[in-house]
Amino acid sequence: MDRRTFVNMASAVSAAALATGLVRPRASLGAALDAALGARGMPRGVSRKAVPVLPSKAQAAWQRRERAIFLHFGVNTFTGKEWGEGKEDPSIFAPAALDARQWVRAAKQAGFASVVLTAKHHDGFCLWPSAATTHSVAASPFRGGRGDVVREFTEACRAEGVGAGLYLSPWDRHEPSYGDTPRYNDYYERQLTELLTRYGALTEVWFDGANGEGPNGRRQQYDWPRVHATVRRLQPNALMFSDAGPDIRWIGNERGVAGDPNWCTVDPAAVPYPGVDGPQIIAALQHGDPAGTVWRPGEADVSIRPGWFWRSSEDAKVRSVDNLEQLYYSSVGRNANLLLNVPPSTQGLLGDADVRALSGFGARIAATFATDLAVGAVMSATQGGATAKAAADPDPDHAWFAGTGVTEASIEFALEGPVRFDVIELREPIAAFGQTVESHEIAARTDGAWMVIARGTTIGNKRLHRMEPLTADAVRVTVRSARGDLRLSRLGLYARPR
Ligand code: FUL
Repeated sequence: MDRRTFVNMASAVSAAALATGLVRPRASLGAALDAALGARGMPRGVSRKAVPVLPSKAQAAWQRRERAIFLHFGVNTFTGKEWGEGKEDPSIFAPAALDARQWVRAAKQAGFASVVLTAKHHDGFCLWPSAATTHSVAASPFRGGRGDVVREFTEACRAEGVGAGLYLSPWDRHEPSYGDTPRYNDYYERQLTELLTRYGALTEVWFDGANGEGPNGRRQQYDWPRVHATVRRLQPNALMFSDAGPDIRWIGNERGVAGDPNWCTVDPAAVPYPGVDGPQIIAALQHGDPAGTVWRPGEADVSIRPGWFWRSSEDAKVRSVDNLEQLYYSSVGRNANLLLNVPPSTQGLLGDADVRALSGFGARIAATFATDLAVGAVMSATQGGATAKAAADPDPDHAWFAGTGVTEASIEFALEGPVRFDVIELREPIAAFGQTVESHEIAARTDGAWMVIARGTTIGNKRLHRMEPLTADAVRVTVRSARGDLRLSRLGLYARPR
């Protein structure tokens, strides 16, 4: 059959769907968007006037990496506490077999492209020999007081070709100047500057919003604009994470579950600074804002254990491969990145149970996505059929374009024969065109009958639908509404390993 036949078939299907009420005709949002936004900086070949909000190059690259490992490590590893008090004696920090290459290799082997280490947690103990304090590895027995965990970590990342990120807690329960706002802000700036200038390029700088009392019982007012400017100046390619970005936003919980819908765009006024409280904050973090003016994709941080720090009593509570796989679908599969915490032990090594789970998870994801079962399919679409085959190739920038002003359309893959699958992958070409899809529906044809098998809201960088295995010889995605021109860069079908 030639392409025209398929396009016609797709139109017929769409007409049938319309008749059954599966697809409702609607007015395009395009005109309203055009009126609101005017014409500026459009990607080539697009005649609409809407100005899409787009990721920076670094944000788009980060979103494609999709998975990072978090390493919570410090004096808490040796006390079993989650939040150290700042009174810990540095002599307790004695990881006898520390091997940062082991951490990074385990991450890489499981498909994680970057790793973020807690250079300083709320207890104030520094994993590097900071000149700003004596409360650091320099006062510990580690490597005879000449050790530097941040150096070993960043060198291991470089050697393994994995991105390195650092967490520097603003809340500091040890530092006496904490709560004396200008003095502590200078102290924090010194520490940040050390981390940003001594260890080469960083991919991510992680700020949590905790703002408790210091050793003097006082609260600190952080100078976020100054912090952000320092990172931009010293590490222009590093992305900053916090509740309030500016580059990556917290997803609003520590369970690894992104919102549905989940937009990469936000209204920056909705979460104005890290740690802000309020009734709408969590919803804003979970969902983003379709009308947002700033690109700030979500990151879902979650631990492989009940706590963020290692303790032997939780060795039997490491998440299973099935559980980790579920986290992947609820984070990456909902247009967020996954930041999975796997904390080193008192030995300075990732534990056997953690490494086993991590590598089983990596193998599960790799096996699931190794073979796209849609390969060989013939693509057609209700609109923009000439570009439909771009949704089959893995290049995330190469997309089916339904047409200028088109915000509702279907794309259909006629498979070579009946195929059994249980995962569907959808993507939008966010790097060049941002995020537009608001609502979509997937139908499959089995023994000649079409059946809706999944419904969803946003797509963005990646949307995964996991379902009971089914066998079908055609799959159709209908985008029911979009905020701008409709494009899909990927429709993939996969089978989880049995
Ligand atoms: C929070 C901290 O209070 C927790 O201890 C942990 O580090 C988590 C990732 O961020 O803000």
